Parts: sequence; structure tokens; C-alpha cells
Amino acid sequence: MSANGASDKVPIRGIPNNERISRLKERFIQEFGYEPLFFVRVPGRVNLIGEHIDYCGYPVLPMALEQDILIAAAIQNKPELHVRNVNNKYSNYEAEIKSCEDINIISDPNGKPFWYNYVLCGVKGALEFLDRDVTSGLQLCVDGIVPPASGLSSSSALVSAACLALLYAQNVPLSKTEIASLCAKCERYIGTQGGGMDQAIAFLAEKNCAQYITWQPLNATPVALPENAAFVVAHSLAEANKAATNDFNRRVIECRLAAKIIATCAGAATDNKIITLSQVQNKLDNTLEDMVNLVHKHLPKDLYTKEEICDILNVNEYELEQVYLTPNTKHLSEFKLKQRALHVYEEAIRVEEFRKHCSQTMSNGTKVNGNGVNGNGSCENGEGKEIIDVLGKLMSGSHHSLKELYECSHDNLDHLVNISKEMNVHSRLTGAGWGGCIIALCPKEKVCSYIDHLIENFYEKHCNIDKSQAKSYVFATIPNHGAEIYLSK
Ligand code: ADP
Ligand code: NG1
Ligand code: MG
Repeated sequence: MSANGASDKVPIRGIPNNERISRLKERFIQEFGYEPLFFVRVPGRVNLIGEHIDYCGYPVLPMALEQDILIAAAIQNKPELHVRNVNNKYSNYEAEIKSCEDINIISDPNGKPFWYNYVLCGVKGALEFLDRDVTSGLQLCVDGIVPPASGLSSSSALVSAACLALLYAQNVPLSKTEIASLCAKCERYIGTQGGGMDQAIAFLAEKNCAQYITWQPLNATPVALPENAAFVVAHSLAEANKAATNDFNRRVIECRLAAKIIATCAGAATDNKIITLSQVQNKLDNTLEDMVNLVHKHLPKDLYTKEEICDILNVNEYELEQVYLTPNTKHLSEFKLKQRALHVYEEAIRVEEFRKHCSQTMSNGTKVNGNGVNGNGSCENGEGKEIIDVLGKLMSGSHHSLKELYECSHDNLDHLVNISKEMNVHSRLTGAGWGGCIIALCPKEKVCSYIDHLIENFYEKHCNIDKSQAKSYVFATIPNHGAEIYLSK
């Protein structure tokens, strides 16, 4: 139990009686000849603010979505993994798996991971944690409704659901924070060096609040959002699989190199170890604003070559590649360090500001979670609008930085953000970027007209999509709860 009395284990509930579960159950029976024993459900997420800073050690502020990955599972008495997907575009997978060494995660000839690689990541990590051979196996049937490759964390929901299914089948009790950290490690088998935000919110999410997530140790603090604030997610219609290119890892290693150079130049370097931008800040005992100044001082150039970096760090190219680079970034010869580090430190400032304004709203007692002074929790008064505007401006600042300094936006995302501005709605890309979705913050009373404006001006005019189809790409969302297991009671 945690301090507030809530269980710190993934909750086990009765199997809900709904159409989706019935259809998945039927499909499972079709595939395997008998009923599933249990289900696991892991939500996708939308990050409100704090993009590309989790892997630098900085807090982020996501919330879980209603959209999720649902897996029906049965245990079989031989060490085999059988995987199916309700969507026939995803092929079947079967293999004998006794231990984590039996799993080799290999992408297709174009370097794009097979869909079931995400399942294998979860299973591999769980088996590695178990640290013994297993004599039983799993039959899994996956039903996912998180838009894939869209910055809403379909990948982590899939990895985490597979890991959770295996741990549950093997009777391994883990706390939510332990399994979230384990799943973050699991997903790195896909090749990307993510920071853990997606897996953390997947397990630690709570209904009706976002979470302020901090690292080492992993911790989530609920953040209530202004009562009158609505969050709208809109798809750019561009998908980006993060493990299929080196865009993501390039940013990760640019942050590592920036951190190492600032640490070296500011006299805080230690041994030949990776240091994150937040660790440099801690070592120097500086404010984030001080760190912004140090970036300008120690990383003045727009572009650094590999040779220049080796010179500054006093290492040879082989050492640089071995210690700091990943297999898919070893061949790179030029790096943008100033821009990436500036984004990270300034985005970390925006997260703190965002959180501060949310908690101020809370302590005012004016307009959070229906406890409004006007009795019904609505806030037609000027103050509520002001807070939405302050939070919105932080989100716009985040998008600008992701576009200009981090270079992870996409024309369609920028277009959506600009169309939103026409309605005085602030928005930003969410998730890793290069495609995917925007998250917009707007007053509740404006949601319908805002969505209509996007449908007309982006989906219909810009993308030639008819209104009824367009409606499936944009939705308002409220914070949902985290992962759960369903079992017949
Ligand atoms: P995201 O931003 O959604 O996390 P990623 O690039 O990290 O995007 O991962 C997307 C990949 O996850 C997809 O290309 C696909 O391989 C896999 N995936 C996601 N959802 C599903 C699903 N429902 N069924 C099968 N595979 C899925
Ligand atoms: P998406 O876009 O959901 O794959 C990725 C990372 C996060 C975080 C964000 C950017 C993984 C599994 N996820 O998310 O850790 O770095 O990008 O803020 O690597
Ligand atoms: Mg992902």
C-alpha cells in the first residue's frame, strides 16, 4: 500500500462486460480453441508538456488516454509464445522461448521493426527479470486502439502489456513503479533510447489528473488541471515509427554529448561515463536559467564535427563511439549540441511553470475538479481564462522550440498548430514528433467550435478528407487511469 492507501500493485479487476472484450474473447477462441484466462489493458498517453527531456533526467507531465492496448492471454504448458492480432494486417508470430536469450529482436530488411518485436521486447525484459528458464508459455491476442506511430505511445502500451502478461502468468508480484521501470528498459530492445515517460504514465496514471513524473527514484505526483480546461488531440495524418530511423537516437546522443562538454568545460566532468543534462545541473548546483547561460558559453557553435567533439573531450573516435553513441548513430559526423541542450533546459523550465500554475489554480480553490467557488466548477470568470492562456502560451513555446531547436516537427503538425492559433487556441506536437498528433488546450465551451474549425480547415481543405472520416482523427480527452489486469472472479 502507498501512503494514501491506494495499492501500489497493478489492480486486478473482474472482466468488464462489453462488446470489445466479447469480440476479443471470440477471436481468441477462434485462434486457440479455448477461452483466454485473463486480459491485460495498458493505456496510451498524451504528454501535456515536457517533450524530449525524460531521457535527460527532467520531469514530464503526461496523462493516460482512454485508447489502449488490450491483450487476451492464456498460459500453455510448453515454453512457446503464440501471438495474434485482431487486425489482420499484423501477421502471426510463434516461437519456442525458454529464456531471454532465446529472443533476438531483428527488424525487417528496411530497418523497420516487425509489429511483434514490441511484444518480444516486453517478453524478453520480463524473462530477463525472472532470470530463470520457464517451462510454460503464453498465447496472446492483441487488440490495440491507440493510433500507431502517432506520438500517443502505442509502442509502450504494447511492450508494457506483453511484459505485464508474462509477469502475471509467472506469478511475479511487482509494484507499479518497478514494472514501469522494467518496461522502460524492455522497450530499449527495440533500439530507441527512450527515457521512461510512456511506461511510467502507463502504470502510474490516475483518473482525472495528469502526473508530474520525476526520475531516480521514479515518482508520480498527481496534477489537477483547471476545471475549465479541455484537451484536444488532433492527428497530423503523418505517421512516424521512431525505431525505423535514427532521428530519435540522434537527439538522445546529441544531448549526451552536450552534457559531457558542458560538464568538462565547467569543471564538473568525472570519469568516462555518460552524464545527462540534469546530472550536469545537479553537479554544478545551478538553476535551469544558469544552465541556459552555460550552453551559450560552452557550446557557441551551430554545428560540431566528431573531430571537434573528440578534441574537447580528449577522447579518440573509437572511445566516443563506444561510450556515447548508439549502433545507429555511430556513423554520424556532425552534431547540433547548442540547439538540443537549449531546448532541454528551456523545456524543463516550461514544465515547472506549467505545474506551478496548475497547483496555484488548485490552492486558490477556485476552479479545479469541480470544486469551483461558483459551486458548479465552471469558470466563466476572467481568472480561469487567464490560467488557460498562461498554460497555453507555455505549450506554444514548447512547440516553437521543438520545431526550431529540436527539429522534430512536421509540416502537417505546424499547420495544425497554426490553424489552432486562428481560433486563439494554443497547441503543440506531443510525443516524439516527426509526425503524429498535436495536443491543444482550449476552454471547454470552445471545444466544439475548435474541432469544427480543425475539421474544416485542416482535414477537409488541406487533406481532402470528408467530414465524417475527419471526425475520427480529432478528439477531446480527459485523464484516464493506468494499466490493469482482468480476471474471471
Ligand atoms: P508511438 O508514438 O505510437 O509509440 P512508435 O513508433 O514508438 O509510435 O511505435 C509504433 C509501432 O508500434 C507501430 O509501427 C507498430 O509496429 C506497433 N504497434 C502499435 N500499435 C499496434 C497494434 N495495435 N498492433 C500491432 N502493432 C502495433
Ligand atoms: P513516442 O513518441 O510515444 O514513441 C518517445 C519516447 C519518450 C519520450 C518522447 C518524447 C520511447 C518509448 N518513448 O515517445 O520516452 O522521450 O518520445 O518526449 O522511447
Ligand atoms: Mg513509442
